[in-house]
Amino acid sequence: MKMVFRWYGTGNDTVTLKQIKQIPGVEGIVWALHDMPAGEEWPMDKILTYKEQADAYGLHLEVVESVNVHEDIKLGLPSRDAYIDNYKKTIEKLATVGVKTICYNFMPVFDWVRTELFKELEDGSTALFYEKAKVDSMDPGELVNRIANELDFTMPGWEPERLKLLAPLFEQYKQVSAEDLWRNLQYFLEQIIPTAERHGIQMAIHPDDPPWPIFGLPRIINSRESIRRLLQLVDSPCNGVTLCSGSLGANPDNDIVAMVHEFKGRIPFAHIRNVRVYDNGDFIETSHRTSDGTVDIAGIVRAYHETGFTGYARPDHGRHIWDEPCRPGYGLYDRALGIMYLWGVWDSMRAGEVAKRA
Ligand code: CS2
Ligand code: MN
Repeated sequence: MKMVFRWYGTGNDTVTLKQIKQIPGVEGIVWALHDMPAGEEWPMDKILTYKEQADAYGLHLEVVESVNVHEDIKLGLPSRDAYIDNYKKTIEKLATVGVKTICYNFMPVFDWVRTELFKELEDGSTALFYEKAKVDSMDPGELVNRIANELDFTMPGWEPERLKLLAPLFEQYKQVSAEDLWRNLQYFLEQIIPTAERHGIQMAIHPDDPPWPIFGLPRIINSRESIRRLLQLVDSPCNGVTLCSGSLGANPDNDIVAMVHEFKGRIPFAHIRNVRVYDNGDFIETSHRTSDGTVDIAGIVRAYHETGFTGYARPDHGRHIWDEPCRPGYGLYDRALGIMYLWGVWDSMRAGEVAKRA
């Protein structure tokens, strides 16, 4: 398990590379050019800026999250080919600075969706919260405005230029069924996976968050069966999954331990975080500790150890604790605590093996 940490870049993150370097066992950053609109080819000079900065702290750049997929690709419009060409060129460029894994998602219109960014937990910390009844009854435009008002930063997937186009986009998606979305994903993968193979890059799709359709939009990567189907669309080790325990875990029917075993070799990137799921379908993000949420984080880490996982892992989101001013979900403190929990479980497995051999 190679531990990495998401970093949004200078001036766009409250956490510094110096701080990241001091978290035990973190060897690289998870990065992206967050100001690049989806569909555009990433410029080499900007890529190299990240390389210089990471090099200065001895951190690697092997994981990119995300290279966003243009909506025309998801919609299957004729204009998609030009955007797919740009995507391939970006893959080629990223390979030159040592990138090994690219995380992306195929969610129509929205990336992750929550109804509150700073919901208070019993201990006074705050975390991202999803109130099911609200999403089920709310107009998407209203939700977006509310969330945008709570934010000091631009969140990936919520970029202003994307949100301006909300109404026409919804109109276009009326014609797109879940099966259409699968076909459009297959078309995309058939185009880009050969490029990824040539450049030694593993593509890793992020599951839908939350793992069910919202606002009448189709969402297809949300369960064990759907990941199985995804991996067969193009049967290559370079067509993989970012197994996000928090996204999938919002549906308690998802057995993530079983997925770690079944999808062994096709998980280049693990997102490890916990959520507490309520009976009414609401969920809140919690600390990484198994007993704090609904997801068996210790069991998941054990499964990674048992399957000889050598991919990248990051703590994904954390709570906001100790009055840290930070991006929602992306503070230093709780994610660093999460990493130490993950290492604790991981190292105890190693110790167990040594004891067995003796
Ligand atoms: C995050 C996502 O919600 C999550 O679990 O990890 O925002 C993720 O960064 C994107 O969906 C990746 O494209
Ligand atoms: Mn995730």
